[in-house]
Amino acid sequence: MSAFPDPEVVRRAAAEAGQDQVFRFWPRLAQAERRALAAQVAAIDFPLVNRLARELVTGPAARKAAPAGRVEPPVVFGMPRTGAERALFREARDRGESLLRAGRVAAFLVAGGQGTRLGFDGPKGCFPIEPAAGRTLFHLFAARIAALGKTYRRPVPLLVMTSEENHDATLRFWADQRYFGLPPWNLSFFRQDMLPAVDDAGKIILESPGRVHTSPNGHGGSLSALAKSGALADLMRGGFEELFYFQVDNPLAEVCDPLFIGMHALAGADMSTKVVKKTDPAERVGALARMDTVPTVIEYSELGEDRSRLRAPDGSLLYCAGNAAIHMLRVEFVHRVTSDPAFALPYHVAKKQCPAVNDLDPAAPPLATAGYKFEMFVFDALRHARATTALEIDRAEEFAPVKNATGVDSPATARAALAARERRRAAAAVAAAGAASGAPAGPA
Ligand code: UD2
Repeated sequence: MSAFPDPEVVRRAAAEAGQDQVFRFWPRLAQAERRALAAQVAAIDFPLVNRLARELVTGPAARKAAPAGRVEPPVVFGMPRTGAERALFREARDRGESLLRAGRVAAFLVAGGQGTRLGFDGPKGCFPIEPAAGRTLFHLFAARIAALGKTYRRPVPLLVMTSEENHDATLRFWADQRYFGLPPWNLSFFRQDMLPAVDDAGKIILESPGRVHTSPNGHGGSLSALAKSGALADLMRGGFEELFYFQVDNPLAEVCDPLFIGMHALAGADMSTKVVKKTDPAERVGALARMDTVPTVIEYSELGEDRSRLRAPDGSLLYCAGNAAIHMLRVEFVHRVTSDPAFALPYHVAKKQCPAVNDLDPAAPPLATAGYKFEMFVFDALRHARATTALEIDRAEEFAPVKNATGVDSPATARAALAARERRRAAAAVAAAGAASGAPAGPA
């Protein structure tokens, strides 16, 4: 069997799907370009792309629908106030620590996104974020993983999801940095799937004469990527029970926080979520809520202005549980859903500027055109969980995402948050040392 797909077969499949415009420059492509294009197109799931285009772009129902169903605020564990709550938190932390000591927890870093808004040329994890030392996002997470290994005397494996766009650059970076001192056998890098973008008419966009414009299939693609890559099978063989899921853009993420691990385990949850209190109804984070009693995350664009401004009798925002994009996932849950042929996360559509070949001058740089990208969101798996739990975190300690080049959620705000946390921790360490030696705590 040839290693290359037969271009004729691929072209027929594209034609049958009404997508043969992707081959319109075929006569002028060199042999290598033809092979590359045929291979890329052979990997496209045409029935899926056409269905998404119909349902989300061209069809009559293709507008963003407001959430249908009875929406209510979620149940969230806040900071403990009573003795019973404090005891529960202690028990949870102990449980989390014993799972870490027993080597039952792995960390899962999701880093396949494009980081377009940040405007950084390279994988987002390579962005130098630390205020003084300038360590990168990847370096900070690796340091945390190393520290966990020391504290619990068991190495915590780190799984990193990349995408075709940044996989090679990510691997090169980690290798150049000598894996930040982590044992390479305890690291695993794998790609998520890509999907083509389509235009207003639902036609797949070519970014150059020999290349389809594709983008990663959303962080929801992480579940199937775990299964397809073999990482899930490795975890199960290794006796791992829990996955700590976090996204590359939050340098404050308290990776494998034992309290969260333990709350999730004590609740017997399949999937759990950390939330930050929204103070501004317009903040661009999803809101954890319940839809017809089922936990769900409603995107900021879908919550609606009226609902996002609703307040409880005490004046606080009713839908204030902002999704921090940090989850616990039971390994068995990921296995159950990904091995179920009927399981599918819904796709969401985003209208974005996409590079498109200039038909009048194909050799010229691509033009920017409006295109539609399809993405799955990992939090949509919540509705498949038999049990879930949610834990509120202190924003100043654990959440400062780097999304934009400037302004809110930018490197400047994340650096300020990192520096402030460092100062608080240093002061607490001084106070603790003072208390231990019997000296009075406080400024010298
Ligand atoms: C996300 C959430 C939002 C809130 C916020 C917190 C969505 C749609 N919204 O906003 O509810 O929780 O984060 O920070 O998720 N990624 C991949 N592959 C992909 C796409 C994204 O690995 O195909 C990674 C990406 O590298 C990044 C993270 O997921 O680390 C966030 O993705 P995003 O920037 O699309 O999410 P955002 O900012 O819309």
